[in-house]
Amino acid sequence: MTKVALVNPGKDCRYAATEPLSLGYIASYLEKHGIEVVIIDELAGQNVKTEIEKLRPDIVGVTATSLFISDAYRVTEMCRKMGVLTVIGGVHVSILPEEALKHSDIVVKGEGEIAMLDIIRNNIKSGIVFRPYIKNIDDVPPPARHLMRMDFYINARDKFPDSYLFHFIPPHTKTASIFTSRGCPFSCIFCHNSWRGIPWRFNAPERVILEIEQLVRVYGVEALFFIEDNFFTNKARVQKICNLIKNKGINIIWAANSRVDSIDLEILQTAKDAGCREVIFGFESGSQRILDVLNKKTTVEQNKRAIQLCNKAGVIPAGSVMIGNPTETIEDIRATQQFLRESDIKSVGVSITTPFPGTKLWNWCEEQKLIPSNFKWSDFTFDKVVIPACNTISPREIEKLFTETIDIVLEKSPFSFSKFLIQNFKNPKQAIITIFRIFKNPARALRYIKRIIK
Ligand code: B12
Repeated sequence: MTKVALVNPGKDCRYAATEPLSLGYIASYLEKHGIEVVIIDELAGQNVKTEIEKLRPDIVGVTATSLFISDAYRVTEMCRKMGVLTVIGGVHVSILPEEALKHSDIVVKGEGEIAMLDIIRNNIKSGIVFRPYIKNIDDVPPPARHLMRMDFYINARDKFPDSYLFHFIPPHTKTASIFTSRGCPFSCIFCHNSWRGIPWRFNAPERVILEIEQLVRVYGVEALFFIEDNFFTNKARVQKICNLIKNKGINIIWAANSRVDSIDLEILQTAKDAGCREVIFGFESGSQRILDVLNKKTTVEQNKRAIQLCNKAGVIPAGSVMIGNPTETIEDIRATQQFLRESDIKSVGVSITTPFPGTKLWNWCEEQKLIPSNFKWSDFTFDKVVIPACNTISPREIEKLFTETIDIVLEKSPFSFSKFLIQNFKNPKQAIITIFRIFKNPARALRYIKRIIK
């Protein structure tokens, strides 16, 4: 019988905070069809070579986002040398399958469940494999968490206290992530959904509840993160999930991502009653012109209102903004900074806009000849300009405005400030730059000192 090993590659354990759910789904689908599978998570500290030597699989399947693609190729090449057939899949190789084919026997474009099963059943040995997306995602059983190091992930809250995923969660709380819908009906220019071209599909509320009950019963999970792009897209479904959580007396707290136009006071109150503690929004900008450039289909007013509604419902509002967008001017960035200053929000992530291959933004950057020939995928960390997505402000200026915007968030948020101090301790050069910047402005220095004393 064919034995399959699925590998989550990478050495930067900051990204090991959650279960590798994409592999979990492929594994559960293969198991449903009687195939023996294991999951190896290098990010969570497992040694791929040792595990492969021990397990001797017939096929190794490797996943990767762009950031970890060189780790993924390292693993496929190592496995090929060991004589194991390699398959690579995930966001990055779905866009650049020809590049990936140089490093792996088989490349899967798009969703991997049906493709992987076909590869095994039809004894496919090479080439690019593309199969239709799964129409009814309830056909895929919950991710095969029994094949994962769940003890590692459920205690991730204490290992990565500065991760934005966890800060609504008290220390020593057993935490897991859950993914209950695929796709998104919108097409923001920076997002992977603009290339996926697949419809929005969702798990039935009853199926979501079964998975939550299993997480609570088997792993003692106390807090959950709904990590899909927009949990609140269908309010009726959210309402049903919340009612089931309440009626069944499931004792969990949770957070979820949402668009600012997907929520209202009623759904937030229902969510709060069912354990919701935080909602994370993609605000992106305080300038309407930039929101339109990003094809976000939201307004600055909606951004502000989403924060007000969360505060009213007693749910923590959180979110992120992007600095360095196409055609952005200093005034646009000032508008984002002003939006942050004025809003009653304490948790905001600030990123430098980073184009990913396959997105409309990437194509625009190509047209504008902004893509240099010598970048590294692993440099895509959102805190520096690797590929400029802005044709109107210089990369150096963007980085300065980015730090300035972070300052505004730090001044407002005790959480972010302590996180920032910890990070700066690890990076003395950055610490000196930050301290110098803060103390150049005595009024700001005083505010920071007050914040530390508090
Ligand atoms: C949850 C999530 C996270 C979580 C957890 C990631 C994890 N360990 O699973 C956290 C917060 C840690 C995270 C971090 C990051 N993320 Co993230 N994340 C997501 C999110 C919202 C869901 C991922 C998911 O589980 N999808 C569900 C499964 C079913 O879909 P899937 O992952 O695409 O997998 C399917 C196929 O791709 C394929 N497939 C995948 N792997 C394989 C392997 C084989 C062998 C085969 C055959 C098929 C196959 O089959 C799968 C099942 O159908 C996606 C957006 C999205 N909606 O997918 C972004 C996304 C994957 N993240 C993204 C980014 C950029 C990041 C970060 C770099 C951000 C940062 N700087 O912090 C890091 C990098 C982390 C990493 N390890 O690579 C980008 C990736 C873009 C790109 N080109 O690489 C995405 C697409 C969002 C976006 N902006 O467009 N992320």
